[in-house]
Amino acid sequence: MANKNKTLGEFIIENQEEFKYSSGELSRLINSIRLAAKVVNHEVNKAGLVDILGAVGDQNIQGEDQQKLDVYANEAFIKTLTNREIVCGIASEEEDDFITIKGRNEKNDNKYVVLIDPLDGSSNIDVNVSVGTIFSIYRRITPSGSPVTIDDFLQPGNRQVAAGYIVYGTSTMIVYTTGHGVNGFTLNPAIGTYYLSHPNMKFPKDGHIYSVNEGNYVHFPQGVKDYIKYCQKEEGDRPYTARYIGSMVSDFHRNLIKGGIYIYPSTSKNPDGKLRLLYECNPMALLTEQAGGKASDGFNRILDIEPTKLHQRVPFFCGSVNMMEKAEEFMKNA
Ligand code: AHM
Ligand code: MG
Repeated sequence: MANKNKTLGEFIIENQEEFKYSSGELSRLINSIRLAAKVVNHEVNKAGLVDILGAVGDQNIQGEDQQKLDVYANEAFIKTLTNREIVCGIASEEEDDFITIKGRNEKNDNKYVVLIDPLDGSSNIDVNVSVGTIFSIYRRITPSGSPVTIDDFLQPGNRQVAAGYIVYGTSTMIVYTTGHGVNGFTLNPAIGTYYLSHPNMKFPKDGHIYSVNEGNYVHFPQGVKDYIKYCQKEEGDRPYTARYIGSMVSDFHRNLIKGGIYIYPSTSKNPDGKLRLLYECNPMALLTEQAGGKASDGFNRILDIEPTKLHQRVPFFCGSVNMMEKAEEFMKNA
């Protein structure tokens, strides 16, 4: 087995020439994310000890203030990416505005912008349920030598050069794509090394799992209501199984491995849905397509949406092709 015992570090080096811009910077960038993910993982794993080590707002044993984990994760990723001088700008779900990074000698000549949701599903932390980090990487479009502008961040998802997530679950994994398929790496916490555990991940074409917050059923559009009824009907290989963790990264990860569909639709209360186009939907949509699945807002491809603002929200449907096509058919005909 060629992949046996291959580490993420080895994989990055071996695949460097495949990257569209092979100056090594994108590899270094993925490396930084790998590092920050280890730091965050360490902290997330301690979350259950909060009553012993001190609650949020208390001081820890070193006399430092305890932080909320989402704030901690946000700072860990921003610090790591800033210090590496590869990135010219960062936008985070946790920050109102984007951050400009001038880089070496303040020359503004770094190439990449990173958009990140540092700790997605963070309400699950308190109950010891998996959470995740989602990241999205673009090449800047404004000329090198000047500070980044909003235009560098408001690029459609089809221009992403890489995207991925980290799931802090029973094991911690990084799953990412640079546009050449999707690969998953599992952290061996004993030695702090990620191993290639899931090479060339593919969504099964058919699936039997639907993931949607059915508590909001009355607020859903008719197409989603009809699709849910279809999933529940006893016919052929149905009814399907309902699974909803409330942590998109974990729900997505399970569906990617087992086959399924994830839906966070518009609701009568929130016509644009809940999830953020730039920090959540675009990176997950790129992963979905690279894994042979489909991602849309129920009608149109997510990756073709022209963003207009940093924290834009969008209804989100993604998963196994055949399930997606069925759901979209219900949306169209409703
Ligand atoms: P967050 O970025 O505030 O954590 O919200 C995103 C999360 C997703 O991970 C999850 O699928 C969804 O919100 C759950 O929302 P709800 O509780 O409304 O079903
Ligand atoms: Mg989020």
